[in-house]
Amino acid sequence: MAIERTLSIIKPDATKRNLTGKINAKFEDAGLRIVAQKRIHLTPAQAGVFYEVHKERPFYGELCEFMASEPVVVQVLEGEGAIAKNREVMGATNPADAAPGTIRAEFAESVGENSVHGSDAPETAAVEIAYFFSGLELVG
Ligand code: DAT
Ligand code: MG
Repeated sequence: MAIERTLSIIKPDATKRNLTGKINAKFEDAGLRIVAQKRIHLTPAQAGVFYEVHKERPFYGELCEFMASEPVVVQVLEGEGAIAKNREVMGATNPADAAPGTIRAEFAESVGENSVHGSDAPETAAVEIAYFFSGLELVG
């Protein structure tokens, strides 16, 4: 398995509850390196572009408002098979289905307010990383 990079977002429900450090510890304990990280406050329109793939889904408006409701921490995680590894560490989208010990099992409040985002494939990881970071900000 090759070294990959994936885009992670610590979402508003988690930043609001001061969980950034606890969530970052889960990534680091799993062997993922945080090679870029910044705290930003998205507008609903910026969140809308990021989640454009979901624009036909009934929860799209709510999702964009939620992502703009508080600051988020956007980050790039690097490691062996980082995309799939991060999805494992995150747990299932709905915290009710998330495996014990995963971020969503421990911290998520609901399917909508589920603490973290992680890219789902190499193509989406590349697009999502480029949306938030310039090459100069990625420090491996
Ligand atoms: P994931 O974040 O696990 O990749 P996804 O890409 O299917 O999940 O959906 C993106 C986000 O949209 C998800 O993290 C939270 C929100 N979402 C998904 N399904 C939802 C639902 N049934 N109701 C409300 N929000 C939902
Ligand atoms: Mg997704």
